[in-house]
Amino acid sequence: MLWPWENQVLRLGLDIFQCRLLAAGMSQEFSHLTDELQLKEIARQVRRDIVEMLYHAKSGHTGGSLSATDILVALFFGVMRLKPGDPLWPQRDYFILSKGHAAPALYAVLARLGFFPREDLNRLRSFGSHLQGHPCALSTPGVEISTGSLGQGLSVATGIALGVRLNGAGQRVYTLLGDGEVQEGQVWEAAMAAAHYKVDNLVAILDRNRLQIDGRTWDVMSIEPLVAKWEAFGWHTMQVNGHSFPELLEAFQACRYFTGQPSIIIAHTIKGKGVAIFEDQVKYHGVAPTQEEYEQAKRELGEV
Ligand SMILES: Cc1ncc(C[n+]2csc(CCOP(=O)(O)OP(=O)(O)O)c2C)c(N)n1
Ligand SMILES: [Mg+2]
Repeated sequence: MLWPWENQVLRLGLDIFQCRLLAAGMSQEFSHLTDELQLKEIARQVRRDIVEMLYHAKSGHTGGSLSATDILVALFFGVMRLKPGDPLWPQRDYFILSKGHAAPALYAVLARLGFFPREDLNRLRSFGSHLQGHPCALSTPGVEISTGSLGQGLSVATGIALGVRLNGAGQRVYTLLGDGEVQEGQVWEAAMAAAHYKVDNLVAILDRNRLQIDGRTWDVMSIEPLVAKWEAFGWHTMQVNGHSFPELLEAFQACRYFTGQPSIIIAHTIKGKGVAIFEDQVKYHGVAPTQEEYEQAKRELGEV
């Protein structure tokens, strides 16, 4: 818990960060945040945005957006090379949200970085809005590939990583998969291809929240032993606490030193993380908060 004055200093630091983004015309590559307290505060704000968006949209995926929040914040604010004002900057790193139903988390992160105005978040899933239930590359700045049909992201990420490798600019490609998603056969075809072609600028992150749409992964279709499987497919494999910024940042850093192999970070998370009533509950996979749940979530997460 922070003292009020500590909170104010933290907020001021983040305000300065936002101002730097704006002053740079947002077309500059921004300097990364690695301070744990600052990243935690951004993640709190992102979770708050997610709850707000889903409550107003009256539909969407609560659990998987909240489990992935810290992973996305660590990646976008602490790791990736981006220019929010120039989303198609040729030397950028790429991110593909293979578990496309976690779109609200991606939208909240992109908006906070300045890819598009934060007001747009109020129109999640509205008619005519560019922020639909699953990410659309044709309409949303910062979304590289339209996703939502599970199982495809790793294949696309492998192709992009092979492509950008030819540029010689050291670009890296990141993709986030769900743990239920790896039951899709296409994931393993991509895993085999990426290892075969030694795609070492590719990093997959697996959101290991132990739940899928209709229950525990081990009840629906066991995916273990995960580490042994990915290693057998030729991947450099790490495991982290997916809610620990130091662990996430260290793992992303470590991936840079493993050459000749793609890397996967198995991030152990809690579905619905950040709001007690949503945590580790299969029920909140794909439902929006009710009025009562929304009020409870606001009390826990604090104000925006
Ligand atoms: C090919 C395909 N089949 C089914 C679905 C419907 N669906 C959406 S989310 C989901 C569960 C995914 O579980 P998991 O990958 O564990 O995601 P998370 O727990 O992170 O939300 C399913 C089956 C889909 N989007 N795509
Ligand atoms: Mg899951």
